[in-house]
Amino acid sequence: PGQTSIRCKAAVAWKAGAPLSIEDVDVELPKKGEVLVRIVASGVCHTDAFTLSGDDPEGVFPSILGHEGGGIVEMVGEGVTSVAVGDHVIPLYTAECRECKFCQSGKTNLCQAVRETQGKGLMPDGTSRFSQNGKPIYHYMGCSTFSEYTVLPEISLAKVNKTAPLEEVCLLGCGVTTGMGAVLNTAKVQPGDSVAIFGLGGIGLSAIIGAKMAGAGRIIGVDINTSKFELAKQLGATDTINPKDFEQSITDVIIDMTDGGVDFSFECIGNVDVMRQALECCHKGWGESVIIGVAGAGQEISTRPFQLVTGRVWRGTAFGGVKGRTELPGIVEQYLAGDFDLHPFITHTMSLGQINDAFDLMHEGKSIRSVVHL
Ligand code: NAD
Ligand code: AHE
Ligand code: ZN
Repeated sequence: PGQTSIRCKAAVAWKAGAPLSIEDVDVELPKKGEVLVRIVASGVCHTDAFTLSGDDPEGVFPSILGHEGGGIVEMVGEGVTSVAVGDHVIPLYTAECRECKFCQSGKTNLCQAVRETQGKGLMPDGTSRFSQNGKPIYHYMGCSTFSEYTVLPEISLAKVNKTAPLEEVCLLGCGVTTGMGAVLNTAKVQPGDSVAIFGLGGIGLSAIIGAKMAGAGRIIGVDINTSKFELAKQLGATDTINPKDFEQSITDVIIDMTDGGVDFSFECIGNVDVMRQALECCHKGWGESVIIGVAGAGQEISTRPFQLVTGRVWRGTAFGGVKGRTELPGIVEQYLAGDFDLHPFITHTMSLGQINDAFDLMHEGKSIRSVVHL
């Protein structure tokens, strides 16, 4: 009674480019419409590394990164009705209020209810729940899952089946849902379609799963790290190619392999030059390229407008087009039913104290996903 905050361990990003530091932080108890969540596990996504690098225009420091988590509701603030203490939840960096123009449009999953404050590292009331010695520490992507406890708006939580292991389904908080959703929701790949997937990390491999589920014919995986090829094939890639093995451009290689280009391509790297290649290897007249990768501040894409005039389509996707509160519980059920596997993605597990190893493994190309157990 009278308590206004709790103290816990969190990995703090003090500044761009520096390793995370494990700290005792104070977490204010949830206010109206907010929820305190005990994070059980969190995957480490390339976007966490991207923001830590300093390339993210929205990156603010000091902050608590992490956006691919699973946890248990510890306490609810005033007026919270959709989750209760003890519920298992997946934090959503794409909220779902069901009331804003975006939610009501039926055309997008990009709810904007809390997006502005979220992008500034703050809760919807414009303040942070994290601090140390009275000095605020910023939230990240509305999630901050690299903390034993975090606070989120109620509309940023998907309540999921309690029997699902949180140290596995945390990956549905970003990577796996994004890749699968990009193929199934955004592109809507049809049986027999040919697909090229650039970048075979957590996102690209999930896109392969999506392509396989959609019944795609040819599934061409592209990466410069050939150690990714074995799992790509296991998950359903029919071809795996390394651009470094060819004198021709990879665009021409894929066009030759597919009698004029693929029906769909997916950029899962964040490299603007590869984004161009991914567009230009699409079939004239109808090929569609979906950008998933996140590129750094100041970077821009380019192509000849003729590429679009002649029927290729360029589009992008966030969180695989998935509306988190409505659709993520069902995706967890699909996982429990055995429709897809998450185990191959979890190449490493570690404690919060070892979290910097997860970033090293990612940069060395040795991991698909590291899952941090909190
Ligand atoms: P990752 O580091 O696990 O995988 C990236 C892969 O790309 C690696 O296998 C790497 O070898 C490969 N690669 C790098 N340069 C390449 C090149 N020139 N040609 C071919 N392959 C190359 O990263 P990830 O976690 O899978 O994330 C991939 C991208 O997706 C990142 O940019 C991330 O920020 C972004 N992302 C976007 C969303 C979204 O909602 N749009 C969600 C999650 C991640
Ligand atoms: N903050 C960056 C953009 C980062 C970005 O594109 N994020 C993706 C999710 S990446 C998950 O790993 C996303 O959902 N974007 C939509 C949104 O609303 O942020 C920048 O360039 O400012
Ligand atoms: Zn992510």
